[in-house]
Parts: sequence; C-alpha cells; structure tokens
Amino acid sequence: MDINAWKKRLEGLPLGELYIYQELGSTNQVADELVHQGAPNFSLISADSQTAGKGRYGRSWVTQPGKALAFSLILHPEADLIDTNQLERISGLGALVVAEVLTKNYSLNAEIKWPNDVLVNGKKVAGVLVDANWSGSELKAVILGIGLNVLEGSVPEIPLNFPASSLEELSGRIIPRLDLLMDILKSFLKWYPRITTQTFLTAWDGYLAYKNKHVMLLSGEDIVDQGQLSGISDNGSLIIQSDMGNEKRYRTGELHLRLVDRSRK
Ligand code: BT5
Repeated sequence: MDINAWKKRLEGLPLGELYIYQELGSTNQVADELVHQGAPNFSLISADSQTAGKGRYGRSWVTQPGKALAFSLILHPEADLIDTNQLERISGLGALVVAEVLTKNYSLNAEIKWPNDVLVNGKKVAGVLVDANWSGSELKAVILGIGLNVLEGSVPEIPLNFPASSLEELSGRIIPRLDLLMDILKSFLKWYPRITTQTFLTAWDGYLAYKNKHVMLLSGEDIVDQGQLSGISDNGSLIIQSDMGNEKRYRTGELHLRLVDRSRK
C-alpha cells in the first residue's frame, strides 16, 4: 500500500487528521488512544493489515495485508445530533454506507444483517464495530470501525461464525481499495448529519436482510426469540413479530440473527 498516495487522495475529503499505517494492532484501539490525545472529529485511522483486529464482544477480526479495508473514524457527536441512547444508529450508519456504496456504485447485492454485518449474496463481506469512549459518565467520542473483505484471500482460513467471502470472489472484479474507501467515506459524510432523521432509518431499513422472513435471535448459542423480522424501529431497535404472538423490539447487546429455513423439517 502506497501510504503517501492514500493520504493525498484522502486529503481531498473534509475529514479530521489522517493516520494511515501499513500495520497496526487494531484501528479502533489506536483511535481510542488518539481520542485521549485530542484527535478532532472525523479523524481517520486506516491500516493495510491488523495484528489484533477486534470484533464484537472480545471476538477477533482478521485483516490480511494488501487484501482488505480496515479503518476507524473518530466521531464527536453533538448532543443534539445523537445521544448516548442512540449509539445503535452509528452502527447502523456504518452498515448502511457500506451496503449502499456496494449496491449503488458497484452493482452488488448487498444487505445488512442486523446489527452490524454487511452481506453480499448472503455471505458476510464486512463487519462494523462501534466503541464508545467515556470520561466518567460523559461520552467523549464514538469510534466507528469498519472491516471489509475486498480481494481474494482476505477471508481467513479459520472456522468463522458466519459464511464469509470477498468482493472479488463474489463479483469476479478487482475493486481498487482506495476508490472503495473514498466512496464509503463520501457516503458517510452525506449520511452522518442525517442520522436522527426518518430518511436515515428508512434507508437503513431498506437494506435489512431477512425482511419478512422467519429468523432466530440468539445470544451466544441461546435462542432469545423466534419470529418474523419486520424492520427497524424509530430508535434503531430490531422489530420481530414473535412466534409467542406479540411484537418484540431488541436493542443490539450481544445478539445475532440466523435465518430459519422452514422448508426443512
Ligand atoms: C464484526 O464483529 O464483524 C466487527 C468487525 C469489525 C472490524 C473492524 S476492522 C477496523 C476496526 N478495527 C478493529 O479492530 N475492528 C474494526 P463480529 O460480528 O463479532 O464478528 C467477528 C467474527 O467474524 C469472528 O469471531 C470470526 O468468526 C469472523 N471473522 C473474523 N475475521 C473475518 C473476516 N475477515 N471476514 C469474515 N469473518 C471474519
């Protein structure tokens, strides 16, 4: 990766400070340290590879050299733009911008598997990780991290928690990583000021995978609920018409979704 070329293109966007590395432990981790050093809004931390990439709840995310995108944005949300009860929206925003760019700019069949995965043709190609940076009870910053499997060889050859692939394998095309990053950042800059609007929720809802399908909501291996997935609520919760007969709303937490194949007995 040509760090200077990346910096030059990225300088054309209205971002904060730019930190572009060949290799890092975790871009979210470094972003967290930079918040303490006063890094401004929209600062970007990007790495060609990560040696300790983070997934949710202590899981890990693998970023192989030269194959993927791994980056984090530091956000200092204004109190009226987002409050601490709405961090789900930032995670939704990350997934929305990736899904929208893949669909509109690259004609891929992208969907959001609530809460934080982006699927193409049903396979996971990207994950979103939002970390909050607190100073006592005050929210200092939010870190939006995105990992995206771009080229063949980006998916690690280890057992994964969900079937995964790369954009190259799914589309047969080599998408230049810097072009894709520029597109995603532009989409982010467009959507971020609208994060409290109904337009944002409608767009997010529009990319949801398994809409009107029967799903299982799990916490680890435990089934929390089963029912038909209806959509996203006004506060970014997932709405399920539960098999128990009533409508249920779920906030992120350590939850994940599986499609239930009802054709199988
Ligand atoms: C996620 O977690 O999907 C969020 C991943 C966020 C990664 C970005 S990269 C930039 C920023 N800096 C960081 O340190 N992290 C963020 P989760 O839903 O918990 O999924 C994690 C699981 O995905 C792992 O336990 C593996 O099973 C699987 N996995 C790991 N690497 C993968 C990859 N490259 N492609 C697909 N699946 C992967």
